[in-house]
Amino acid sequence: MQPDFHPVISATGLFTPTESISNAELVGSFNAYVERHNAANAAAIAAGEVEALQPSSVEFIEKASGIKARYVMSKEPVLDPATMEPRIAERDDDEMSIMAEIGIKAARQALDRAGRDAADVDAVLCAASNMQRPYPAMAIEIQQGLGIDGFAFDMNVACSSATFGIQTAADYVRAGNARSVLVVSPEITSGHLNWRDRDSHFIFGDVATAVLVEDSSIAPTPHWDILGTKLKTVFSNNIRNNFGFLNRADPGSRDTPDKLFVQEGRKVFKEVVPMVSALILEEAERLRIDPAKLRRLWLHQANAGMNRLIAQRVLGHEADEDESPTVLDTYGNTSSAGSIIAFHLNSDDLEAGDEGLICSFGAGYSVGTVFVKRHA
Ligand code: CO8
Repeated sequence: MQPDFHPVISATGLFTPTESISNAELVGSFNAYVERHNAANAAAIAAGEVEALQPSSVEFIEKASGIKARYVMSKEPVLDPATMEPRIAERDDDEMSIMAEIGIKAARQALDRAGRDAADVDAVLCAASNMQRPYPAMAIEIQQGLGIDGFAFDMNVACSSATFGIQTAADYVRAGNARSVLVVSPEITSGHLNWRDRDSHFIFGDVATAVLVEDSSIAPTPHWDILGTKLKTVFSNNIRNNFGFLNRADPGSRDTPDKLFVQEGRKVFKEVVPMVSALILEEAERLRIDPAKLRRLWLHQANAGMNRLIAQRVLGHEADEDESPTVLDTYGNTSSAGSIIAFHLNSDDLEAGDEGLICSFGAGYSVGTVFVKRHA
């Protein structure tokens, strides 16, 4: 008979870039770009042939999103009004690539916190919203960098990549195909954000997270029992990036903004909030968990208002920072890493028996829930 396996979260890890951009710095650079553009096109603007660009504002950004700053891998070129994109030097094929490098930093921290030797890990999933190349998989480079003997592959479900990765890892553990799986999410979102787009230039930041999912029989104490996971996707064009191998357009070109992140932010807000709340409540009912008693929600970090509404629908009252912590203010939206950062930074104080929810949502649309319980 097949033995019973119980997937748990043994530990998490976080890599934070050293450089951060404040809203004031970001808006200063954006508005310098706007002034230059409008001055250079003054005649065409006056003739009604070109539309004048509008300035950005610190107050709008903070009020609309809750974001005050974001970390980035390459600050200076992003803030240079003549560049406005990260410049990360290409590396030789025999050098470690940047996504693998930051993913390994987060993974090592998760392994250290679990007291786990990398050699005892069976699999690595690199789960992120963009890979810097199609192949060989980033995950295999991370696997090699850590010295793991097993298998690895990449997966992309945009902002939900990490929670989809956790369910995939948990399923490997349940099936007996692996006992220890690393889910690594290096998110260099600054490379696929259009820093010249007033509607979205403030949203994203760079980071890497790692989650070690293991069978309870080998997990350290304390750890987090995975009570249940649920995933859902519904196709939508409201968050989209058309960059791909079939087009070779310069992704930074102003003529091809669709080759970078684009969204209908209002529609996303309106459509995703009910979808996420409904999935959480249905799954809580299936697991016989009273959502009002969840000790903490570690929600995807896209927008403070969205999180307020979702938390209210789930808990039945307005959540405070202790019940639904925010990292948006300092990290911005870090795509799939957001809910994992919130969990990593705000979970050590929970007590044995406390139940909580890690939840992501975003492009696809995609939603992923991971209900967890603190185990002594
Ligand atoms: N400064 C000043 N004013 C501005 C600015 C600005 N920067 N931007 C817009 N405005 C103005 C607009 O012009 C508009 O003016 P008017 O009323 O005169 O037309 C007014 O402010 C209101 O604009 P919006 O309706 O756009 O503002 P909202 O209040 O809706 O806020 C948000 C915009 C913050 C984008 C909000 O809609 C939001 O957060 N929506 C949800 C977004 C979301 O969750 N997206 C998920 C994407 S993440 C994901 O899935 C991962 C994808 C992969 C990663 C990609 C990495 C790059």
